[in-house]
Amino acid sequence: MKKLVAAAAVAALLPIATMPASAAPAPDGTVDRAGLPTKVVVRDSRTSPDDADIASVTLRSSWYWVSEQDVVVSVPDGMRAGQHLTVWFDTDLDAMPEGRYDLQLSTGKGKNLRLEQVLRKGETWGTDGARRAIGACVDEDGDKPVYDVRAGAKGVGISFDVFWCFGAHPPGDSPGAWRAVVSLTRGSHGDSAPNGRRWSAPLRGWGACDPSGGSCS
Ligand SMILES: [Ca+2]
Ligand SMILES: [Ca+2]
Repeated sequence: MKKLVAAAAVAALLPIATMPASAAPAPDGTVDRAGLPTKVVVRDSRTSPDDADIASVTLRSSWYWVSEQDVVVSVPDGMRAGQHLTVWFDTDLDAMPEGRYDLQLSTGKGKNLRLEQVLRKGETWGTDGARRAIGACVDEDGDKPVYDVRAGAKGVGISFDVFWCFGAHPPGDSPGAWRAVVSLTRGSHGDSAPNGRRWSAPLRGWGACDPSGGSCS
């Protein structure tokens, strides 16, 4: 089973190596980061097999100076053992990923699935980059990007400081910018959002000092 999943994961990677040019962003210097939204929702078609079908992905900036970006993946037919979820991150909008997050689900104790989480930094499409110790990417409470996943849960939320983990913190007061693409596979089944493995729309790394838009001073 493990072999099958690995093969599917490799197959899922291949099309990304030929990501269409239309996914390329505006040149880095022309992006108004402060003008970007703090939330982006990618709605995906429901045509993939039920056990690997993403309905939507919601990306959220953090607020204030606590940088912890969120990726919430909606999987209406339920999380289950054998699923492999991958999120690629572009933290400078140059179309190349700075890193990726991998989550492998297997049967665990009781209703909680067993989680195997891996972060890889500095990959280019089709390579594995360098494995990043997950301990370096826990939050101040020591929580990993995904805390737990119950069998049958309608999705999964991933939270960590994407900029810090991938060594690409924007300079000075810049709010930063990022975007992502999510892949879910199980055996030979698979889905990605956005469809066709294009990048999501970009959003800010973090927003104003509070969700109502208050200033930092
Ligand atoms: Ca889908
Ligand atoms: Ca990049």
